[in-house]
Amino acid sequence: MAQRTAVTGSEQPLPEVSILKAGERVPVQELLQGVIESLKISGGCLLRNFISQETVKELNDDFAPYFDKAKPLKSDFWAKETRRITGCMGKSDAYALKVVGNELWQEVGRHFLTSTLHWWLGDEQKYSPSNPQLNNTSVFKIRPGATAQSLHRDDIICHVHRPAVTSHEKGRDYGIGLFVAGTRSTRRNGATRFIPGSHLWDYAERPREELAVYAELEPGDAFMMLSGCYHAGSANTSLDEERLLYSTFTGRGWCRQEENQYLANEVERVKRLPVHLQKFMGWELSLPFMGWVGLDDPICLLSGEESEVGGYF
Ligand SMILES: O=C(O)CCC(=O)C(=O)O
Ligand SMILES: [Fe+2]
Repeated sequence: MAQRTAVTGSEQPLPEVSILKAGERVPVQELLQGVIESLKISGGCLLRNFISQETVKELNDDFAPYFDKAKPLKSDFWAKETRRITGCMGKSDAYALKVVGNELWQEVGRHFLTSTLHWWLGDEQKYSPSNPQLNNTSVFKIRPGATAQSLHRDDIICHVHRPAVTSHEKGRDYGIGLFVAGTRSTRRNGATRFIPGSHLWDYAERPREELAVYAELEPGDAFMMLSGCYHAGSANTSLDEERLLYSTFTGRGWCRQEENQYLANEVERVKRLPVHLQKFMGWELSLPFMGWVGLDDPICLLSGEESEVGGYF
């Protein structure tokens, strides 16, 4: 159930961030409205036990061999103690099915990021919904000694600029992040910090560190966040704790993907996934006609079957 903000950090009154008890067996409908409300009000929501401990182990085991070979990253945006694995849909079925495919996460994305368009084709009125799609996948391990990232918004990649609003308006968002903890994520070992309510600010306003709070997680917990919220990874000041986080973002169906899913994953691996996840990865038309291949729905390339859509061309 919702509690008062238990994220820690700021001395100042901030919009409430809900902390909900989730669990793989808790019905989605019991949680959905609470998550949506928390995201609208504060831009973030914490979910305890989002995935089970068995799933955490499965995920950690799946990615361990990739971390063994991982190298430091080239950009200063990530501390040199950071290792990141990308292209995760083709690397772990547990990640694809139980993190990205999590029904609550999918519903939250559909709520905030489905676009609808009514338009005219001559005298005919048309209706085109565009579903959200996967924007990026990465698993990162941040070792002791890592310095803090600077506060930023992740929707900068879409060149978004928004005016201030007093309450959330549907259509404002370009993405939603899901951070699932593979290890404990604490203020000491560098937990994600964010500014509740900053998704409603004028985008010309700079972030203020003194307003940031920390999303502390136990393994299996998750933090969802609108990508218009100021946030960052913090310094890992522990002596011996690695922070491992499964990070996934969803975005608008008509926007270019941050991580190019068609090139980041082996097609043979993608073919093994359920059709709804293939579509979510971008093998789907964004209606009315974005993303076609040979004037057809790209899902045909995976299924080898004729498309049902075709008509708009
Ligand atoms: O390290 C984190 O918790 C967040 C990382 C992040 O915001 C980013 O890499 O864009
Ligand atoms: Fe970020």
